[in-house]
Order: sequence, then C-alpha cells, then structure tokens
Amino acid sequence: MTFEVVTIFPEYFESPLKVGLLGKAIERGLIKVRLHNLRDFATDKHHTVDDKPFGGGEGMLFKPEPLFRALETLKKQPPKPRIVYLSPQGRLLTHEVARELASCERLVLLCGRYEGIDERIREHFVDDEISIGDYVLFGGEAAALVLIEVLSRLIPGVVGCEDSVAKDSFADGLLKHPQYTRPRNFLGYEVPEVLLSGNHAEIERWRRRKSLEVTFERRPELLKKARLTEEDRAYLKHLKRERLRLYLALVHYPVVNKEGRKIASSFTNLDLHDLARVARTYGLKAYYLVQPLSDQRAIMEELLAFWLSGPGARHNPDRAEALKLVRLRRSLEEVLQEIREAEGQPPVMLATDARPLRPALPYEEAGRIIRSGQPTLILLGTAWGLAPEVLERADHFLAPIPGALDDYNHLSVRSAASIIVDRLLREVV
Ligand code: 4G0
Repeated sequence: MTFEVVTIFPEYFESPLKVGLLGKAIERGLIKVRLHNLRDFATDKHHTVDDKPFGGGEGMLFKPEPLFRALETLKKQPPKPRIVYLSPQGRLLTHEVARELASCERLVLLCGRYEGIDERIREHFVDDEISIGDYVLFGGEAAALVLIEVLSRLIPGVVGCEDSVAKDSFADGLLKHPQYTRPRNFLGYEVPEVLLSGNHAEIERWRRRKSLEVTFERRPELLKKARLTEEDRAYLKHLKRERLRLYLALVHYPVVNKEGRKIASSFTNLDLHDLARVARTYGLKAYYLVQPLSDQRAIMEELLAFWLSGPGARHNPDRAEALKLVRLRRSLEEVLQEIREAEGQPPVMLATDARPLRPALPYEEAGRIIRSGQPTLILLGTAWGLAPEVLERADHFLAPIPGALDDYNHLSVRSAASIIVDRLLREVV
C-alpha cells in the first residue's frame, strides 16, 4: 500500500515513520509513504500556497492551483490513487471505514492547514473526506498519521501476530477486556485469580465476558453492530437484569399549582395504566404512586384490586403483570426508605423539571449511571411540577423533552415519562 502525503510540513512525518512497527513495515517494503511538499507545486517566486477567503473573515485558505498541480502530478502515475482529504467535516474514521480504505492500493492524503482548502478542490478533485474525530487540529498532518497507522495495522504482515489484530478492540465490534502482567501483587492490588489458573477455556470465557461488560458500560451503542454469539447474548441479558435497578415515582404531593403554591394533585387513571405498562416493558423494578390523600388512595386501591385480583385480572392477565409493579405510598420518604432497604443503598435521584435548578444531566450520562448498576429513581411531577423541596433533594436533573419546532412543550406526564425512560435505556433494552 502506498501513501502519497501532500503537506506544507513534510518534516512533521520524519520520526513517526522511522520508529516501531510502522518503521519496520516501511523498511520491509510492506507499505510506502512518499512525502510531497505542497510548496513545490506553487509557481510564484515566494511559493505561496495560501490566500485570504473571499467575503472576508478570519484565517487563510490553501489556494486551488498548487493543490491542483500536486494532485494532477500524482494522478498521472499508476495505479490510480484515491484522493483523501483530512478535515473535521469528513466522515468519522472507524474500524469499518479503515477496512474500506485499506482495500485501496494507493492513497493520496491531503493535509490542510489554517481554515482548510478552497471548496472547488474539495468538491471536484477529492474522492473522500475523512475526520479522525470531532475536534480541530492545527493541520491535517496528525490526522494523516493516524490514518496511516490505522490502515497499516490492517495490512497482513505489518503487525507480527495476525491473531492479535483480530482480537483488538473493534475487530469484532467490542472493547477489549482488561489485561495484567507481573507482579501478581502490585501495591496490594491482585491479579484476577482466573488468569493464573492455567485453564485456557475458563480464561477465554472470562475475557469475553469482561469485553461484553466494558462495552455495555461505556459504549453500549457498539453492541448493536458487534458480532455476538448466542452465549454472548445470554450473558448480556443477564448483565442487564443484574444492573438495571431503575424505579419510577409519580409524585402527587408535594407538587405546585399554576400559581406556584404547594398542593396535592388527584390521580389520573391513564397515568396508572400507561406508566405501569412502561415500567413492565422496560424492566423497571417498581412504579411508585406518591399520594397522601386518603380518599384518592381509596379510589386507587379499588382500581388496583380490580386489575390485580378482581375481574380485570381474569380478563387481562398481561395488564395485571404490569400493575403488579405499582406501589401506592404516602410520601417520597417512604419510597426512598423502601428502595434503600431493597437495594442496600439509597437511589440516585433524577428529577424532571421544566426549569432545572442546575444544568441538566445529558441522557447518555444518566444511562451510564443506570448501566453501572446503581439503583436509580426517576421523579416525575404532576400538576405544574415537583415542589422546590423535592427538586432540592434530587442528585441530577433530566432535561425536559423539547418540542421539535418551537417552545410549545405540553406533553402529558405519561408521554414525557415514556420518552424519558426510552432515552435513558435507549442502548440497553
Ligand atoms: C480542514 C483534520 C483542515 C478544515 C484536520 C482545519 C481536525 C481534523 C483543517 C479545517 C484538522 C480531523 C475548518 C478548521 C486542519 N483538524 N478531525 N485541521 N477547519 O480529522
């Protein structure tokens, strides 16, 4: 494989191309890297490669002519190269994109600087635009080096042991399991016993499970594309069951009314059924209804009895299965006490509020808390929302569900709750 690097700083690449396995691969002729100084393709006496953007604004751009000449020169030599431009606007480099590019015999890597290159070169002379991540570098050189390293590893013979490339993170779409070397005891920290057992089948199984665990905790979205066996799937199912300790509480007191006064709200039958079915569908451990008013509680008790042991249970057992998760409690205090007793630790409290006291916790981060196995309680307010005394006790706030087009944001609490639970468990269920 040949890389033709077009850059104004060829010297940037000197030592990276000399050292380690990449240096070896170049020495052995497995890959070739040719450096081309863009300035050599400029025709004026100062070898100018950049100019100011039309329309004004910050910074400089690479002008089209030297780039065009460099590309024409390289395109004249066989085999036909693929022209790759490294830029933050490119498609993200992943293991999959790398495999696709590794099938090319010859790549031209265009390294931009400043604010990039003239759009006409990008549009008419570039085959592929690649970004190594969502951040901006001074120039495309470091990105080109990353691409060279990633692709080189995929070329047979570059990494001594083919097996180790196959077992790398991402080769099968999973993150790598933890690894240990001597000493067995380091500052009192031990190496997992199984790795010392000499039982290779057992060790392989442990490693696979750790891979699945690490991926589940940190990058659950990778699991969708990962190559998983039936045994992997069974283990993931077990992990989810063990880790998901999620509770929902629909608070009817203390909440506030339109005027901001503290009130108790009345039950809504729709909330009872719909949120119980959400709880059962998403594997929540319980759905609490917080209500101190005894006449309200009496109505709810009657409804629950109808579905759990009365005619409703005989007629519709699926509904009973959902409503079994409902716990009618007098106060939030009771709820917290009960979860603390069941889980051995107090839950992380996630409150929903239209105007949170503190910046909202992104849903992905809340998802990570849940996947880590910490018991978690989602607090939902009725009426005009949770009273300040409840909000103050929350560990984090979840951002309200925004409308798609404007500020209109009047979802029912059960609609919002469904969306919230789905966002939190998006990658998990
Ligand atoms: C093109 C690549 C190139 C445009 C290059 C900057 C990050 C990457 C450059 C710009 C780079 C990456 C618009 C600032 C050079 N930075 N993520 N810097 N702009 O792959």
